Amino acid sequence: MIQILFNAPTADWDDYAAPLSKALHEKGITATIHRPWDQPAPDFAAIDYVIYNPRGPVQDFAAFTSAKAVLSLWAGVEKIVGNNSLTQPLCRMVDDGLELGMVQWVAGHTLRHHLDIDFYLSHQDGVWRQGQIQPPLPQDRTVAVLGLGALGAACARQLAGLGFRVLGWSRSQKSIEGVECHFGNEGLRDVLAQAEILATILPDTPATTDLLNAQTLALMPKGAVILNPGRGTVLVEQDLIAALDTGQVGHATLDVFRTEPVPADHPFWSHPNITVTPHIAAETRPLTAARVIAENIHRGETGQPFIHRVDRSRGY
Ligand code: NDP
Ligand code: OXD
Repeated sequence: MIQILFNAPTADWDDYAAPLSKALHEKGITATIHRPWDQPAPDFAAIDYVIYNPRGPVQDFAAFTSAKAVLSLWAGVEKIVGNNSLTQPLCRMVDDGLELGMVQWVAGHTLRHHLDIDFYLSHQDGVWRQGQIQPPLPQDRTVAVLGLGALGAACARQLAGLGFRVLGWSRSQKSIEGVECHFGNEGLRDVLAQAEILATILPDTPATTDLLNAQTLALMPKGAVILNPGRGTVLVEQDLIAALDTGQVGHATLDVFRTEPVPADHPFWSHPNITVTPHIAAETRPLTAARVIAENIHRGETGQPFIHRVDRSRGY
């Protein structure tokens, strides 16, 4: 019998209990799932797999002496990747539910700005404004995606499918049909210089921190739109506000922040050209995520390599 610890906030258990049991059953896995708050307390030394949410109560992994892996329910692993008590393999969440959520958030917010939907929303006043604005056709609109991993590549493909001219940027060279792929510092400058709408879907690492700052924002076409569903650390907040105030950046739609929840008195809330969404771009869906967790436990039990294993030296 396999021993699993569900290390997530207490409130998540109701959503995950049935999907996890079903997914494990479908893989032929017989397991007991413990929770950190159980009484008597679970014996951490006997746990085979830790299901991990960064908001879970256990953040010290030293006591899991038999654990074969820590399986994250989140795609981003910045809260655990540098944890010195973690000696077990770490796998992150890559799944269809996350991907569809992110693709829809990015496509929806891109279309909002491309079509200037706000213009009509703010003019419901009885005046027939035909001919007042005309968006370019999508092939004449350049949209760029920073980060071409599981989520960024899916967004770039979808945007290309909508007819946009799509540029992408990643650490290593990529080849994605319909997407002009760039990499490295030179590549970043080329991409930013053309990006009328920019989506940043990068992990939080030392190399991506402060990537969008006064200097890099100044490279973009005047009035460019920024969408950030990746991580808040990619943006220097004061530099973004300054760029919005001069009109260098036209609008920023932000889903992730350096401090979450964003404090009620943070200037982002009241800025006329910022839209805040509360870290909902791509929420982990228990049904699809449970299948990924079960697949990795099955792999661990049958001597196959884990999928979506994090390269801890790279940080993502
Ligand atoms: P991946 O690890 O699959 O992809 C990361 C991408 O970023 C890769 O293309 C990688 O390049 C690129 N990258 C990393 N570092 C650099 C760098 N220094 N310079 C250039 N490119 C870099 O991650 P996912 O696509 O699955 O997820 C991306 C991020 O999205 C997550 O880390 C998380 O922070 C965020 N996220 C946000 C959610 C939300 O609800 N707001 C939900 C889920 C995730 P290469 O391919 O060359 O390695
Ligand atoms: C994630 C997130 O990383 O929801 O999965 O941000």
